[in-house]
Amino acid sequence: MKQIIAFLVFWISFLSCQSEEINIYTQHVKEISKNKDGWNLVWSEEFEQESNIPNAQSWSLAAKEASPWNRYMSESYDQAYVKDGKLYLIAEKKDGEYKTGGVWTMDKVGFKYGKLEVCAKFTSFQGGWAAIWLMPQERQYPSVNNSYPGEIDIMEQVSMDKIAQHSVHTHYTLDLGYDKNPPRNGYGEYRDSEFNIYGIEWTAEKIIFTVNGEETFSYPNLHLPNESLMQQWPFDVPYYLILNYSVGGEDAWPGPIDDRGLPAHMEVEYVRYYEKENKGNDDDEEEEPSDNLIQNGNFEKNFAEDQQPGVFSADKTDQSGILNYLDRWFCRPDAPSCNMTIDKSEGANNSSRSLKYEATEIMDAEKVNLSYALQNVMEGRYTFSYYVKTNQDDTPFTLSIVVCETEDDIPLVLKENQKSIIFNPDGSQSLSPGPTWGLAATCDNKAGKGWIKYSVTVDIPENVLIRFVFKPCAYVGDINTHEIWGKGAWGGVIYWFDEFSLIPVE
Ligand SMILES: [Ca+2]
Ligand SMILES: [Ca+2]
Repeated sequence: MKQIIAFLVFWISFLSCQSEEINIYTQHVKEISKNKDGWNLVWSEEFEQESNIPNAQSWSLAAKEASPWNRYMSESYDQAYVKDGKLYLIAEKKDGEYKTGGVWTMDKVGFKYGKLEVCAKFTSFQGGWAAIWLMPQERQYPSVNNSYPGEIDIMEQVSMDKIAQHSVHTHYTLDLGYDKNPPRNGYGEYRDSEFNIYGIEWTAEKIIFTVNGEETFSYPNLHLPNESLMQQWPFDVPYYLILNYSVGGEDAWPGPIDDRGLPAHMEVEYVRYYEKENKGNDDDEEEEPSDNLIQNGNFEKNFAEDQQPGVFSADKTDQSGILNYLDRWFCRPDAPSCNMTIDKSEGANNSSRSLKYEATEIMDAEKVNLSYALQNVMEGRYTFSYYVKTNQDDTPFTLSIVVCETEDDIPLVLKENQKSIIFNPDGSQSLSPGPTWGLAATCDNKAGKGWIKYSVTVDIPENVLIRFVFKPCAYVGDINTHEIWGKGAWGGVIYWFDEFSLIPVE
């Protein structure tokens, strides 16, 4: 017992002076203390260093440009330096000119998902603008009419508003103006003139904003069926971190600058980045969830001979022949030299295999069908998701989720006029009328040369068979009927798909 008490005393004395101790044991204590319930620290910047210049492996000076936040960037370490284990970002006026400090991890350190926390404190005054925020290293969606690439503002404090503002900015919120439902911003209280921890917990489903560990705002992935057009969730790519203390002006958010508040500054004690503890161990499970109704959806295993993807003529797959091609990726010879195979040198998320469709030329895109049919899908809400890329830029494609409600529908399932799930302008879902229409698209998307993940949440009605149909190079030509069109000929087309999953939503 005594030994244990002695040990505890020894331990406490270690903790109490850990900032001065530099030896392997205190280092170890510090590392352990930084792991949090369910989160492993994978990267951190403590600013514990001799040099006044932020570590160049992670940081550069933010560039001066014409935007309100960066027009006075000094691009000098005079306004962005390390001292006493902290980063200092200064806003001041020298020789009649504003000079503001900012650093970023652009092209050096990227963050995607996980928990990011920044411990900081700042002064505030009329016209001041402290910010901790993220921008994408590369955009998730190709630029459409200069669409906004995405932005996550972990914390912004402006002027005398003593609140930590949280925002997301996207094509959806900024260019299209959908910023109320869900709201694009929120805020949290912080302790004035003290260090506070500003953070996010970021997954493929939502971004939760926190102040001192308490949730203050969150923004969800809506899984819109026309996501490539709306670009509501450009948050599946790495983002870099920006730390800056800027000033406003008449035309900027913080308003006029009261020079009596200068010099102003933000101090950053640390930046810490965590990933979920079980990440890595459970990677296989994540890629191939046990409740995924798509078999071998990541293509990493070999298919049995009679399940191999391929091109099959209509007389085999049509009518009730479809029942011999269940749980199998196939297409018909609807384009010259078309092929559907497993590519063993290419896969999403650094995997090694994917499904590849290629054709020398697609003339009638609306007639080409890449199909996967399955039975025994219980009525209920599901998320269908997949990765896609092509050998061309900005290539449209459609997805239809065809539903056979009765046995009588099955022989007609490969016809071009079957019922499919469609989304109405208000976001509600219905079944297309079927035979009076052509095949209607459930989703209208775009692919490019990098992998993009799409997912859609649908309520699958009672059915005897479900069929997923992709049409490469096709798009929705009529937004009222969701009718699928193809425009002209596409030469040398290759599409890759990976990580299909159809999973019940709990
Ligand atoms: Ca520090
Ligand atoms: Ca794969």
